[in-house]
Amino acid sequence: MVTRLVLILGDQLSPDVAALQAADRDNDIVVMAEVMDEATYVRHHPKKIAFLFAAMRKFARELASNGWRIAYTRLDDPDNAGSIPGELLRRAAEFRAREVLATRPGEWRLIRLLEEMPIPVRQFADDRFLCSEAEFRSWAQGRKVLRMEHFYREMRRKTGLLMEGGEPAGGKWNFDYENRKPAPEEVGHGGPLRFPPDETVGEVLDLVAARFGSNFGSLRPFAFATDRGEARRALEHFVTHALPYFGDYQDAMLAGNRFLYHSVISPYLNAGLLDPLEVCLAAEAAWKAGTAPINAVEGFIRQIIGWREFVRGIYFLEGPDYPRRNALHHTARLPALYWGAETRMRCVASAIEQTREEAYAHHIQRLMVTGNFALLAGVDPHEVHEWYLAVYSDAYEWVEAPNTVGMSQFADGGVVGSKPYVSSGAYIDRMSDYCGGCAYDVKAKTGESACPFNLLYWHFLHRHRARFEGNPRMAQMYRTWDRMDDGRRSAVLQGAERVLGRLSRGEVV
Ligand code: FAD
Ligand code: DLZ
Ligand code: SF4
Repeated sequence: MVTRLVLILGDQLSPDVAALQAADRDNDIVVMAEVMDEATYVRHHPKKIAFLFAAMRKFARELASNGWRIAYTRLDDPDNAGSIPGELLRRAAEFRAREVLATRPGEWRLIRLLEEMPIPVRQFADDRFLCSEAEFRSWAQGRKVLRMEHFYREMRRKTGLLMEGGEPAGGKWNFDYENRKPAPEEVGHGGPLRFPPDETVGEVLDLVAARFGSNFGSLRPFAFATDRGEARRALEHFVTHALPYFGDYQDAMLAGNRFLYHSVISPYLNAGLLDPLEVCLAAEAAWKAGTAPINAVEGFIRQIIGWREFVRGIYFLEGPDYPRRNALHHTARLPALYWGAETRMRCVASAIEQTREEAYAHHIQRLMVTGNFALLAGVDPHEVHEWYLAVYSDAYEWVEAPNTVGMSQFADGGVVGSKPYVSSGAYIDRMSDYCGGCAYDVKAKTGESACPFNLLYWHFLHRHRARFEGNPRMAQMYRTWDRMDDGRRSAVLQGAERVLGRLSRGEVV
């Protein structure tokens, strides 16, 4: 029989991934490669690179112990061709293979590269999701607007999760009105399970320190799970200790607590170490056993079978130009503070410091602190997109781009969200303890000490009035702006111009 190559990418570390299902264990060769092209298409956080390389090495070992023949290339192998296509060609020559089996990558860039290969590459649909690309397309067809909530209900019906005889458990599809409480005084959970580096991880950490040590981000201490057994333990730890409070404090932020009751499982889900259905069943089981309330479990499951599947559907539906969209024509450069330069804004400094140290920030920090600020400051959404793609350990374009370009920057003109996620400092003050220790005054609306979010918020609404004033969900904001007297309005706009000027000159804000 003719030997074929079976490509497994760094975020395809699942034993039942489509290309493996289609392969023949006795004749085919599994190809895995640590390559500079993938490690440098953005300047990834060193923790992200280390997590993937360590997880790839362990997964290759697991496949080998299950009888697969593996051709694994390490980053420092002298023959390393430096790219996925290069490695496939090198291995094809080595094993006289004439065909490649691949699972469709999660990024248009790599899909195109595989399509352009001089040897045939069969790309199989990635079925590690609950909704296929084709299914999403047919759900979207004929709908004027695509809204996650409608899609989510379909996914509940399809999976049967939290369903009781065709009806949603607890009588409602969505329990969000019980969630979103402000930051608690104390958090009775110590955060995600941490895994001390073993020998494999230690080797990878040395490699990453030597090759990517100057990238933004602290490599050590490194405590991610790097195989499925560990990832499952991390999931169990979350379900037992944090899930019961997940809903209540999902949107809260605390300067002294980086994880609150979040699961921190996105790196594992996205790399294939955990399966989305397995995760949701574990959460549902906690509700059935009476150890976690419905508002928490429903909220958590919605993030996974709702948002996660929805944004993936959007990414593939909208096509390769999506990350380049710029509906609001924003052109400012990403301020240096995103790469750790000084800022007096405590909320932003705190989110970025933890991003540097953990390669993690939770959803509201990403959306309402760093994302909100970039949007208010009119930053080019492509620069924002590249930043998010680089700095988070869970970031791959299929999930990152719709969240950043769409949900956070409104650069898709309203495909993902019906209105831009902008807020003044009041929202951040309500949901966090950041403002108390900040150099700015969150209550001040004008003047040198005014919180920059307060100034830029009105500037944003003012400069985009033509686009947003007809949006019913924003009418109240414009009414409030219009009620202000002229003097106050011009003081706000001047203050905002002052902040924008400082940002553009690279001065501290
Ligand atoms: P939890 O709060 O515990 O939620 C549970 C799970 O739900 C997550 O692990 C994740 O798999 C899923 N989930 C929750 N919200 C979303 C969402 N909006 N989209 C997709 N899945 C979701 N998520 C990524 O996985 N990769 C990214 O690159 C990414 N980039 C983002 C960029 C921006 C600007 C924003 C606003 C959000 C982004 N998200 C991204 C979504 C979300 O912030 C992360 O999934 C979440 O913070 C991961 O932390 P967690 O595992 O503790 O999540
Ligand atoms: C993110 C990443 C990195 C840093 N390195 C590798 C690598 O060396 N080899 C590999 O196969 N995959 C890597 N990845 C993940 C890919 O970039 C990812 O598969 C694509 O972006 C598609 O989601
Ligand atoms: Fe952030 Fe403004 Fe609060 Fe400071 S005052 S922490 S800048 S919201």
